[in-house]
Amino acid sequence: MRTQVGIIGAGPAGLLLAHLLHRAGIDSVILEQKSRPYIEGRIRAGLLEQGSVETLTEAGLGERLHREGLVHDGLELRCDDMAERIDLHGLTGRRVTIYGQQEAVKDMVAARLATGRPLHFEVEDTQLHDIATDQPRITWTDQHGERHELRCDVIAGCDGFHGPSRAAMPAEVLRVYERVYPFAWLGILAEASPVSHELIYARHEEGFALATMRSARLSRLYLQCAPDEDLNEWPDARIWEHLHRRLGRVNEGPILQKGVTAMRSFVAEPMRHGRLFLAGDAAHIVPPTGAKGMNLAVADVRVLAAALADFYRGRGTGLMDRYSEICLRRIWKVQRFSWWMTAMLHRFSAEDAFEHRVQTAELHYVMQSQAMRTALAEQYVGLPYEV
Ligand code: FAS
Ligand code: PHB
Repeated sequence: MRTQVGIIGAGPAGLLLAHLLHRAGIDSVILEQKSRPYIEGRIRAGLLEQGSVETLTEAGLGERLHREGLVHDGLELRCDDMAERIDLHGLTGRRVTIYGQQEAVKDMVAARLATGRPLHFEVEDTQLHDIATDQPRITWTDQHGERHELRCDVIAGCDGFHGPSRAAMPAEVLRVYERVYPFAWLGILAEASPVSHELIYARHEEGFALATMRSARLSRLYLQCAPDEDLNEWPDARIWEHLHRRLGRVNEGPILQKGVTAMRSFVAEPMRHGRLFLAGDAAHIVPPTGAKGMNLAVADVRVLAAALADFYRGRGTGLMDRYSEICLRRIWKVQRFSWWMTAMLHRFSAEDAFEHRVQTAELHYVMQSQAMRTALAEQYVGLPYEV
């Protein structure tokens, strides 16, 4: 089997890349280890920067997003008994949109299938070969146990944090930067109307909590918990009790899904080796406090799609050669923002009283300073794209 671009992973990065390449007349094959229902049911991110919304809209993927997405002009910060609204639109002229990642995945899977181009689900034992040559290959086993080989010009490693692409980079080439946080998020999806029409980020003595949503009848709520939290220790009543304590009253309802998300900051450099290009979580992970994970994947893919379009249109490899440098400039600014939001809003070790007071003072300063509110707002709505 042969194509121009072999894409490993059908998450937001892989699906959007395939779509942008198809619109540029570039052929690709997507290989995904999970089933279609699995990836379309995976509850993850929920907040899109204005740039992500514009990217999906310009690519013809915005119809349901504009119909069902919830556009937000602001968010609320809370610190114990203080509250301050951050007027995102007033401060930056830009907005954010709540639209579940799984909804965007459904839209992009449907668009991919409508092209008739290959999207293979439930593949196993995906392996990358000859990535340092101009004829890289991918091999895999299909659902029937048959082995396949895909020859291509370029491999896009869009296979997330645990995929094989980053691992295919030579160890002597790869530099990894990581910080693992001493806490996690316990997240629920509940059939309950959101307590506010905008997001609430709360720093509380007992820990962080976030009230967000998916629709007028679906609340998405998170609370800080231990990194090794056992969900069996968290019956619904205990979850609601902690959310009420940290967020003030919230509306209760049947909990449809609950899970624990680990918190880490992670960057792998470079994001390219030979004809292998990493995009999205395969190259970086941010703590979800800044709502940046999926948005960073979109930003990487914009650059990669433009670089491959240049390559196939005979405009040379300049953008391909600068891919990693361009993406990393944004990635490290977003890593810093996500780390800053996480450090300011979460309770770290209970023993360090100095750190606790400095963090509280920082959050109070942000809530009371127009300059700091503007700095938070312009990063939250999304920094300008280079490409
Ligand atoms: P993804 O991980 O989404 O997609 C990678 C794909 O590759 C997956 O479908 C996987 O099955 C596939 N794959 C892996 N190995 C493979 C192999 N060997 N062969 C073939 N396919 C393979 N971000 C936020 O902004 N807010 C949040 O609240 C938030 N919550 C999250 C909760 C969890 C549990 C996780 C894991 C992440 C969360 N994120 C959140 C981050 C998340 O949204 C990612 O940033 C986003 O999914 C990145 O998209 P991709 O890079 O496409 O990676
Ligand atoms: C979400 O809606 O899932 C969400 C929103 C903002 C965040 C994290 C998650 O910072």
